[in-house]
Amino acid sequence: MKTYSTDHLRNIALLGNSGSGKTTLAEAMLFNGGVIERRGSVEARNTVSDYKPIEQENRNSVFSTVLYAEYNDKKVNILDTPGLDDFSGGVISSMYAADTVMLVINVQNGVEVGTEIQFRHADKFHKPLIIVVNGLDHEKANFEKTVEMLHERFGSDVTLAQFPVNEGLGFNTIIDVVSMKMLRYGKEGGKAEVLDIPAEHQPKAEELHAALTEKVAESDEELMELFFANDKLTEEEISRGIREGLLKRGIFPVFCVSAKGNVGVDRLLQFITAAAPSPSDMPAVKNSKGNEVKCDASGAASVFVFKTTIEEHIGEINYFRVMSGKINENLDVVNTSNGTRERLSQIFICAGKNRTRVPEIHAGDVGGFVKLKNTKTNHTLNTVGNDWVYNNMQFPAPKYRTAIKPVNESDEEKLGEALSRMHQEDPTIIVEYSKELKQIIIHGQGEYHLNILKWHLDSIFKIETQYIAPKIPYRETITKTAQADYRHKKQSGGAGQFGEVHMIIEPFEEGSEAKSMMKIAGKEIKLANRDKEEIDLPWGGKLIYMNCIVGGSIDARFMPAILKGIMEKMEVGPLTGSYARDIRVYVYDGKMHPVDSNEISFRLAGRNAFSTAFKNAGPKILEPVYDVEIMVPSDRMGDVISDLQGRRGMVLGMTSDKGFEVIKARVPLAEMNKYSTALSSLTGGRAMYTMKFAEYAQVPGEVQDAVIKAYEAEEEEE
Ligand SMILES: Nc1nc2c(ncn2[C@@H]2O[C@H](COP(=O)(O)OP(=O)(O)O)[C@@H](O)[C@H]2O)c(=O)[nH]1
Ligand SMILES: [Mg+2]
Repeated sequence: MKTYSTDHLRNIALLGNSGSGKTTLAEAMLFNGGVIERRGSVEARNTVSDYKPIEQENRNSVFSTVLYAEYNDKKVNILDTPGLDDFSGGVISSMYAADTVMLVINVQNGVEVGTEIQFRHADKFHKPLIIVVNGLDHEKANFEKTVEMLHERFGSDVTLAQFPVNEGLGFNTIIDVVSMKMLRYGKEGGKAEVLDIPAEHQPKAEELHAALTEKVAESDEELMELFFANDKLTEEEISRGIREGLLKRGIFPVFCVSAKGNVGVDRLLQFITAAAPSPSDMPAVKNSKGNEVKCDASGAASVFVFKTTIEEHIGEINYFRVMSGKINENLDVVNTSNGTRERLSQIFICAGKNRTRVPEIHAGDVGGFVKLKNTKTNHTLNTVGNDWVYNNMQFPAPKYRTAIKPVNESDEEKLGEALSRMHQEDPTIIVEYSKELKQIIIHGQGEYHLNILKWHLDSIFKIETQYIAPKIPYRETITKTAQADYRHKKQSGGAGQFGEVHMIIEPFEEGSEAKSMMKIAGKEIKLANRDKEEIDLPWGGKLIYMNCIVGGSIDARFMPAILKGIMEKMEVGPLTGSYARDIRVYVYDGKMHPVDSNEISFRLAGRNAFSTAFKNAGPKILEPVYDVEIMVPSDRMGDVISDLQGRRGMVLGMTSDKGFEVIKARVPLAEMNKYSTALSSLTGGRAMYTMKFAEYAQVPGEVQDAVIKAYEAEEEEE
């Protein structure tokens, strides 16, 4: 294996809807790129990319895989990603390793919801984008329709570089309007026979060539001048222009392939190696100190780990991109993310589980480390003296939750370890040990995502587990003012205890002023607000503690003890034992005893006074409500909206966008259980959604009754 210099590298991420043929295309690229001698298939469960047991079992990608091909004296690193939105973690991490996105389209279906989502990922990361229309050998292939949809969805920057001559069964011929040649493939695909364009296709080819040339000229002033002077551009100039256009995201060139038939793939590789940007063409990355790190082999050695996997017999493999400089075996580096030292004892380049050891690799290249001690995903490795890091990768917020427990209690520790390993491999699996709910809550991207997690726990870690309904983190608050006194007194034998507290509580709203007088049961109570403590509660919301004591009826030194007592009750609301929030407490009077008063007495008096007042203040249950955004094909919008209404959802807005609707709604978390599954069955898997915590809101009366009943039943059981 030779060492490739930065400008001889291309880093490509394959994105696209599930089933568009990414894994099959990667396999063909590896074959044409000399890495494998035989092409495997998804059906035969023997592709290089889908090598993990679950991927072979399901015949579908679950993790992103690092692969490469060698072509035209260049190394093309390929990141094959899973298409299902449940596994978008692999897509996101690939964005940190790749320079260019290849968006794969299944020509039977054109632009699918998944295509749209993947396009958005590329857009968000501002990645150059090449569109690959795949499956042209399929009897239901419809290139025209696909191109129409591409223009409609992604605009006029979508520009044909090719068109198929004979789409459908037997597809083997493409006209390439970059080189203005016809490419014909033999039975096994592979290398094309390059022919002149026949007269019947000449007009269309010329028209598309002109459109491409014009688009390319737009991206570069010099090319524009050449174009005006000569009325045409050479193939080399067009390639250069496409590279400029890709970098500015001013052109999305479209290519034609049959990944399965290995038709068009050699030309695609040729195009990538000739026209796609190399890492040195890409903009510099900003590090934590705000300095730009240019992808340049002459810079200081620096590496970012974008993915960690755990492989049988080997253990942890850390996949990285060399951000600058060169790294070689036995280089001593510092993990600047945690301050430990590491020695890079072995460096590999990887094609799935096939690894080739290399002595050195350069800026822009992608590889894998084994046997590092303290390094994992998101970490930066630098040469000594460079103490900055790269920003952490930003993964999508979770949108599906469940509680988990081991069938055998003795497996608890083992389960904890397994979950933390799975989180390592897939950072979109988030494990929360909720003290409040007394459950282990797993957050993920969808039901399927968490089913796959369970499969790993069962089959790989051999831990029997059970998913159970996750509890809802309710909150309690009050809706009106209430007053209570409490005297704590104990005088039987030994030292006595005495403390008396008078308080008023009222609902707290952000920005509201404390009162200086209140009328309780016809009696006016003056509130001399001497001191105020505003407490940000660890579970959200606030407690405002007002010291309104006059005339020394309670010593200042007892005030913290009273607050302590109140806080104890804030942790177990009277209705369901949930955390309480958003209450203002005025302690305005009380009594002390010269000998018997102490902290514990006032803590108990405070606690009991607060408890009584809380019960009389119209306590209400609050529930977490989420902002939900759903993208759905227009013809299913009605169903999705009425389903949302059935979930106590409030639709806040709808915007329609060329065949799709984006619905914004607020929905209680309690009603979002298994939403991804419900939405999928409502829309035939054609919708996507995100959710984000919005606020705590009061639950309706009948829901409150049901929640309280359920809580009481549970208490009895215990
Ligand atoms: N007819 C046809 N089928 C294809 C082609 N490419 C992939 N497939 C099939 O489409 C299915 C999904 O392919 P896969 O590579 O797993 O898609 P991915 O989910 O995008 O990785 C498999 O059954 C493939 O054999 C193609 O060019 N033509
Ligand atoms: Mg795949």
